[in-house]
Amino acid sequence: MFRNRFSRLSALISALLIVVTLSARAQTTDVEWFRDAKFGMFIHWGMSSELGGIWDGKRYYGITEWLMRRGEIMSDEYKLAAARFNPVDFDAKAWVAIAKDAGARYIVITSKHHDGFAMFDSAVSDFDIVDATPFGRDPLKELVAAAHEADIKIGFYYSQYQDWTEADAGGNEWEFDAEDKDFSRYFEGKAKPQLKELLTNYGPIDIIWFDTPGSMSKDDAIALKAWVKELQPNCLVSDRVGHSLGDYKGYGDGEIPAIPQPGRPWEAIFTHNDSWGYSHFDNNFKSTTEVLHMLVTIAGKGGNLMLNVGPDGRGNIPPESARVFGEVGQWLKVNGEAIYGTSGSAVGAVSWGAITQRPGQMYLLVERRPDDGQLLVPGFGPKAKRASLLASRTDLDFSQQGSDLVVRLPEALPDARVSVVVVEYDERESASFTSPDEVLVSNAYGPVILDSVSARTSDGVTFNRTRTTHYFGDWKNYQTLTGMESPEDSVTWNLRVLEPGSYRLVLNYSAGAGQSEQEGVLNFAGQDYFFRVLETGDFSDPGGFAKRKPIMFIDHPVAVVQIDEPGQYEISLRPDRAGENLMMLRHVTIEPHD
Ligand code: FHN
Repeated sequence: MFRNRFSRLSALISALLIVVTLSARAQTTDVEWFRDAKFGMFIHWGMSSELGGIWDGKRYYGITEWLMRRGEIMSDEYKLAAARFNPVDFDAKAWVAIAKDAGARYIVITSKHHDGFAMFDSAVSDFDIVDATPFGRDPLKELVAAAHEADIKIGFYYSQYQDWTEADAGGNEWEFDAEDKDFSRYFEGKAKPQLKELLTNYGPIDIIWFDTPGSMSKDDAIALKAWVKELQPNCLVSDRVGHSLGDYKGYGDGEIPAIPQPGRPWEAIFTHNDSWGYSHFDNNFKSTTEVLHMLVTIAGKGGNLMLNVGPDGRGNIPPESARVFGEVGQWLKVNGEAIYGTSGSAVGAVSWGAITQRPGQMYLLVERRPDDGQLLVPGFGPKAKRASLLASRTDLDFSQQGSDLVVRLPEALPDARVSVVVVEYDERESASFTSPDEVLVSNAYGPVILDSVSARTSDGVTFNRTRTTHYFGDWKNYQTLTGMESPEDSVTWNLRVLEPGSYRLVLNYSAGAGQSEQEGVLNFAGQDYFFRVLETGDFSDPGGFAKRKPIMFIDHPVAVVQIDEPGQYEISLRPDRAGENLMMLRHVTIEPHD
């Protein structure tokens, strides 16, 4: 009897649990705001910003928020340095204004990075900005309030696995023996309680940006994500919760996917210089033109750019970051229609810039005006109704032949960095775009890059996402081709040459000692051009190029070719004889040779 009642009760509880789980699942978080946002501001800020990459007078080049780990600093000693962090210049409203004026639609700020220091008032640990510094204020409270007031989305970065001041967490093996660690003690005792503070004491939070999940299992990640949603159903969770379980896809630091990625919303993450946290000696800031190039390239592939700034220990966003963000904002004020809420190009890549679209409108983001002013969009199926400059709504002449649309640009464009042309068409014809697999080449385009992604490769050749870091953690990503070991292993591009003329063919590659002395063959329009591979730097491990060393790529001019007729051509590369992998090829440039 008791057994029966007990099993009925447990059946009831299980049924209830199923209902609760199902309704929680049905309640999917709204990611559409994120898909449409396109531009976010990342902020890495913590007590390590005060240190700025220097410990005991020694400069640690690379990402400065890793100073504690790189210097293998003991946690007690590191914690004492918090007393030096007093960001009296911090002004939440001013930061939000910089983000807002930049056209960023969301902000994500570090609430606790790997060093374990909480940038908020935490009852869970005294190693936080209120208890451990003279500052005594909770900047996250102020920032969230300012963001809510300005109607900009706000998220918290939280390092869920690494915490170098905690004996049981991941990351600090110079002080705490890995064998003695009890990860769940840290996770249940600090990470979750702090996350609960963040998700219950600050009002609506739009993103929890997890990072470096380490050895956390898939079940851990599923449970963590579900638990965040229990506390705030509308809060998005970044992909680095682990096991690709985020509400949106994330790429590696400083990485842009090779080809357009429709479907799941995604984000590319870059920092404005080379460090995420403030550095006393990293001034390698990207220019406004470079940031705009990233923004339009990423939007053209359907994603968001989240660009990081590293405020200093007094609470100032580096003036160069503020300036560039401001200029990006000025550009977005004029051209935002071509970015926000758009999807990536339906006709693939173009040599003169990038393309975004929304139903009924295609945006041509012109980074380089063709010298003859003829802007060709191949694969344009619908009948174009109107072409105009977005900045002034000035009408532009255009013509269509087959699936080619040609827009005639004025002599002077509104913005030398990126100008936008809007092409209107009947949205019911949206399905008639095609994506030709030819690279457009013309003297009027200047140098055109044939990248590794758009190459056709034979079986032995592999496409790689090659990455390296120069100092430490400042990742550089390259898309490369390797595996050309015999004359059968080739890479080929289809070209559509628009103008007769003389062109120089330049290979961009890296090659170690094993590669040099080998001969390669570049074939253009049926004609072979031989060359010997030049050594640019050693392979230090047999499996690939060394990490934490620059990979040196050379521009090696191989041939000058004369093209008498516009039309379709093929260019291919192969080894002359069987041997080692010929090279690590990044791209081929075809440049006008006047
Ligand atoms: O280790 C961190 C790093 O410090 C920084 O926070 C970046 C930002 O994406 N995430 C990790 C490395 O990928």
